[in-house]
Amino acid sequence: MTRSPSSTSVTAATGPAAASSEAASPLVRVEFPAPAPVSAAPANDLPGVALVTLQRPEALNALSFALLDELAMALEALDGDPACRAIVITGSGDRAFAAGADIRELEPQTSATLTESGAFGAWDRIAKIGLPLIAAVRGFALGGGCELAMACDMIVAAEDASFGQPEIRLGVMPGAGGTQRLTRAIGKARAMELILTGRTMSAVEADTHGLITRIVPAPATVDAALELAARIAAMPPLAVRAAKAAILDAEERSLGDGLARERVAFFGLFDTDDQAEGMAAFTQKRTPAWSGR
Ligand code: CO8
Repeated sequence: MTRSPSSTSVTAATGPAAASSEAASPLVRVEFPAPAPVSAAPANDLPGVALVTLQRPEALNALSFALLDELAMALEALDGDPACRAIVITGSGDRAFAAGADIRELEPQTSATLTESGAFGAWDRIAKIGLPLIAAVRGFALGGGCELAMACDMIVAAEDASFGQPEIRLGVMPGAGGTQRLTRAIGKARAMELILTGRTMSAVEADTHGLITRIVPAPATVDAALELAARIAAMPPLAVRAAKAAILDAEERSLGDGLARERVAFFGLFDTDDQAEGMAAFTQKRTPAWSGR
């Protein structure tokens, strides 16, 4: 049930035409359209779904600055491609989604070099992606790896996945959203314990506390995430983007402000062809055909 290593490789390039070119860099692989799940007919690539793979298996997919920059660039390119409707991010190999930021690269840094380099800008770019992002997590999602999974909109986790923010054991603390997103996801008391001790939690514990969308058998992780992405890709794209933005707003705003903005977004969708089509299809008892307008 492992995916073929010979699958088409592109970097920060999108569209079926681009999918035939070889990767200019090995750190991030983009497959768009994503290959069909192993259980499906091999010819049936998933329309509208992209699979993005972090490619540093020898370092458990540690997030070097160059990898993060490539990842942000690849996601932005997919986000700007009207043919792309949902993105799955995973790690290469079966040991890790990502075991954190690259500690060897972080070791010589100072407060000044981190500030001046602007290297953390990639995290802000990833947070601005409008398409739904699904993390398919096998093995370790630690430190920046856990933060990257949490920066995605949904997490499909293998039974052998583990999540944690072990930065405290390196003399630092989470720096790419861990204190904020983990606290919002699992609550203050649990986030405190995990972040202040550096303990990792199992997929079952992460599921119990609401960090992840679902647990699946390890070999089926990417396929389960792709199938979820394909179901979202079949939905009206303007409504999907508007709903994602409104849900993320719930973490940014007061309830009153969020409700007001939700109403504006909801009303706005009534000026789209997809709303007319979706409601006409319901009353005419047929399947809607989304135009994305
Ligand atoms: N950085 C660099 N290399 C790594 C990392 C990492 N985070 N994790 C693993 N590796 C490398 C190892 O050095 C090793 O390489 P080599 O074979 O050349 O020695 C290889 O991957 C395999 O790792 P191990 O031999 O250690 O494998 P084990 O199965 O024994 O252990 C662990 C697996 C438990 C995951 C272990 O590798 C580990 O503890 N890794 C570090 C986890 C960690 O502390 N992560 C947090 C890093 S700090 C961070 O993420 C801060 C985020 C801030 C924002 C992001 C800014 C970019």
